[in-house]
Amino acid sequence: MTNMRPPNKTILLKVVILGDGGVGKSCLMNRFVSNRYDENNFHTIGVEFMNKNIDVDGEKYTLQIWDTAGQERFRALRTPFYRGSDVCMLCYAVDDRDSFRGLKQWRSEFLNYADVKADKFPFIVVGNKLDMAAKYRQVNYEEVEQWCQDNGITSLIETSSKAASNVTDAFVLAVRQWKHMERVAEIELRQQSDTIDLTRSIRLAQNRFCCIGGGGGSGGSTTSAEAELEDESMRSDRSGSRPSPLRFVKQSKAAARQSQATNFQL
Ligand SMILES: Nc1nc2c(ncn2[C@@H]2O[C@H](COP(=O)(O)OP(=O)(O)O)[C@@H](O)[C@H]2O)c(=O)[nH]1
Ligand SMILES: [Mg+2]
Repeated sequence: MTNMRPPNKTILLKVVILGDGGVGKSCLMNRFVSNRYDENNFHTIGVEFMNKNIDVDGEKYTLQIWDTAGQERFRALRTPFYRGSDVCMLCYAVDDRDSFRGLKQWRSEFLNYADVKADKFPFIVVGNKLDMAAKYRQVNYEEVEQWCQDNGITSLIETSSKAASNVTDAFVLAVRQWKHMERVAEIELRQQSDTIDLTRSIRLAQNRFCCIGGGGGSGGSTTSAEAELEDESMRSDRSGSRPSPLRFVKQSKAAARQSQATNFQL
């Protein structure tokens, strides 16, 4: 089953940016949307979301980016902010250990109020303020990577809104993560409908085959849809297509360690 969406149709995605106050969420959004950096940006309370068009892997997207507009201090975001989200960006600042610790709470708050399943929803973790001198760094990439693995998150990137490093990449990664999850969901749906369409005798034959084969495939955390997607991505790797999200993370890691080169693209 291919995507039912007509070609060239713009896909609207609601992206929510969460994290402790001061990590640079508003600056990140402004850098991405307007390519501007304003130290006093946080005073602009009241903006709910900003739109930005972006092309990712040949598809057109409008990202509707929701910023907490300062309410995170009062912990009063709740349902309307989260409802209908397509992607959740969990932000911390690399020079602020507490903000990294806060990710756990933001993630569970989001899962609660957005009412989505953790393993089916695209999260991306963003470590902002990459421009800070090494002596100020309080959070290492490796420990965040570990936290992400423990929580089933495959997209992690470090950014600097100030130096305009990796900002567009972070949103591209978010879109790719969304796309990955959508494909997993599509495959699951296809597998479900395959099951419904099968005749009883074919199903029995399959069961017998499973038993003979030793029931392999159980016990792992990868669903059959994800396994199928992995097969697909391996096939596309061979043909030189875009990398899977996991591999993109590894590339981002290298990129994040690199210089603070401006990579914002208008
Ligand atoms: N050094 C540095 N400071 C930043 C960066 N992004 C934001 N800031 C500063 O962090 C403070 C909080 O930023 P803001 O976007 O308002 O954070 P928010 O509360 O998460 O929305 C501001 O003083 C910004 O100037 C960054 O990439 N590097
Ligand atoms: Mg803000």
